[in-house]
Amino acid sequence: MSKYIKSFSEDGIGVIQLNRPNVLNALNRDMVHEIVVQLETFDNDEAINVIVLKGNEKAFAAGADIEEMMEATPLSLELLNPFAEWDKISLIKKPILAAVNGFALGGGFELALHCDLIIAGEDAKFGFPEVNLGVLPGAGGTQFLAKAMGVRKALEWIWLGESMSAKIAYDYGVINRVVAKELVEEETMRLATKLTKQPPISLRLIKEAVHAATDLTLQEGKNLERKNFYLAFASEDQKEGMRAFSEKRPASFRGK
Ligand code: DAK
Repeated sequence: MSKYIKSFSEDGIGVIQLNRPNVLNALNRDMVHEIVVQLETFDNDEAINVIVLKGNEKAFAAGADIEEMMEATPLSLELLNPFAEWDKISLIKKPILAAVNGFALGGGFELALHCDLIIAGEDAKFGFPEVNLGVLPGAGGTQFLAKAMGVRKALEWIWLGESMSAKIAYDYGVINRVVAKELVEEETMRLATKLTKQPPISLRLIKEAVHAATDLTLQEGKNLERKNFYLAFASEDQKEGMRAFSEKRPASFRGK
């Protein structure tokens, strides 16, 4: 039984809602653990094709739990190794969509950046205020933001610790869509539903190849893409997709 999240599934979409509203969904260690366990559960569930992570109207998450973080020492961090939990999010194979309203700060922004697509309301605020606490982003923020918007812009935002509006985040290519705040969930579910109709094996092979593009050389990336391309030909969905095209009918994919 989860204490800090709620989860449910419908029509191939697994939904995780962050649920610590009285502290703007501040992420403590147990909450991150619950999120990761639920992501892995959905990833291993054949009935789920796409995962949605959402907060509430006021906050996606306003960062790591500062009260908990105050107790940390270099040795407690070394022994607990809390970042290993975050690394597991990058191992999820299925598409993860973040639906963001309100604050997505610090660890909350990092959680959104661990997702594949980000849909935000006009009122959303993204930022890394860690510098104001005398630290710096620790769950990948410097890397994700530099890769998304370039080194100079990332430095400016992270050094100043200021929040960017959804519009600015969109203009820099950090997020995918901005909609009216009351439409965030609807738009996210609409996009997720579209993805549930796509061939699941293609989606996961595409996810692996596209994310690798930010780390690999062009040739290494092309080699990985090629391997995944070959692998797709082992699927029934590849046969179905091409057969449906030649029979002039819509394809029906089964993830096999
Ligand atoms: N931690 C703990 N409590 C928080 C919180 C947070 N990050 N953010 C908000 N709260 C609590 C507030 O203390 C307040 O609690 P009560 O006073 O009602 O008991 C309640 O949520 C409502 O917040 P406010 O009253 O402040 O609400 P406002 O609308 O006035 O202001 C705000 C909203 C988001 C501007 C403000 O709450 C704020 O500045 N919050 C802190 C934002 C922040 O600095 N976040 C970054 C934290 S550093 C790691 C992984 C990741 C990280 C670190 C380590 N490991 C794996 C080890 C990441 C670090 C960070 O995220």
